[in-house]
Amino acid sequence: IDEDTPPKTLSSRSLASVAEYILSGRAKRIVVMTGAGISTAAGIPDFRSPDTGLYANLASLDLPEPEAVFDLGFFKVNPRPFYVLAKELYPGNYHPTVSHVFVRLLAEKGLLHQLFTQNIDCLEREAGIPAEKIIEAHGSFASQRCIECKTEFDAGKMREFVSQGEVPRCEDGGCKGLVKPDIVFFGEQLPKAFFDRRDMAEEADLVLVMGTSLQVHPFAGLVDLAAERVPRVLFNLERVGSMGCQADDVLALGDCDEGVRRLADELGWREELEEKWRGL
Ligand code: CNA
Repeated sequence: IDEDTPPKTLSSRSLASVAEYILSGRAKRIVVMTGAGISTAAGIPDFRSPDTGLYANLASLDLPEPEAVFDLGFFKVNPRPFYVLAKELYPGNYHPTVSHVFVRLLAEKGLLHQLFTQNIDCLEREAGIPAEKIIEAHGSFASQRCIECKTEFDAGKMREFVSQGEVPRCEDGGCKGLVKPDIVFFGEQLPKAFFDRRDMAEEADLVLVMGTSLQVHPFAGLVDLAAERVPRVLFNLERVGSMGCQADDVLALGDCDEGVRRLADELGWREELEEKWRGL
């Protein structure tokens, strides 16, 4: 399928017809999937963009390979690089983007079925998207526990340790195990909520994919769960995964805030979007 293949559900493969589809009331269960690209405008680097990505900037941390920073085996031996990164990414340092606020707008209009995010920055919550609509598929900095005895660690103390660049250790019964935020490291199972709610991606009548390279599984597989006639829109700098391969796929290539603003224009929601974003 190429970009000229005629669509089955939309009237054309464009943001204008995606807007028409939403306004006609046929999209009532919108599923949104997001990744690091929706937070780069907030100042948080993504992983894989050449030069500016986190992996490109981790050289100074003396890692065997950049991915080691999220590897449990490596963390047990040397947790410092992770805590250097944690200080950088910690919630409270950044402001949600227009793309985050667009998802909130969908929720407020009763159109958001579920948001699946790979991000660990908590900007979805800060944008005001209702908690029950968010699945943090790779966990987040919102809670933390000892990797040995699994006892939760106090959030206030955690913030102090992170801001001072220190590694917290379990204080429960002298365990002294390393404390790690509930972020999913390589090789760790995704949260139960991801598997419990994965079916919601099958129920979608519109799928919006924003700022992800679709390289991490099982998350990436979500885009292929909706029925084939369901329109899918990609807001990303580059074409990724299977996006573009179905007749009702729309590619909005470029900066995702820009793409989202164009869709908001088509929907007549632009002013509302900017106002909510400024009001945060
Ligand atoms: P990734 O693999 O780094 O891919 C990011 C994608 O976004 C790439 O395809 C980029 O081209 C694209 N992109 C970057 N900036 C923009 C922009 N302004 N507009 C549109 N597209 C853009 O990141 P993924 O999320 O796909 O990878 C999954 C990892 C990254 C997850 O496990 C996350 O936890 C992890 N991560 C999260 C954060 C965060 O929480 N903000 C930051 C960095 C990495």
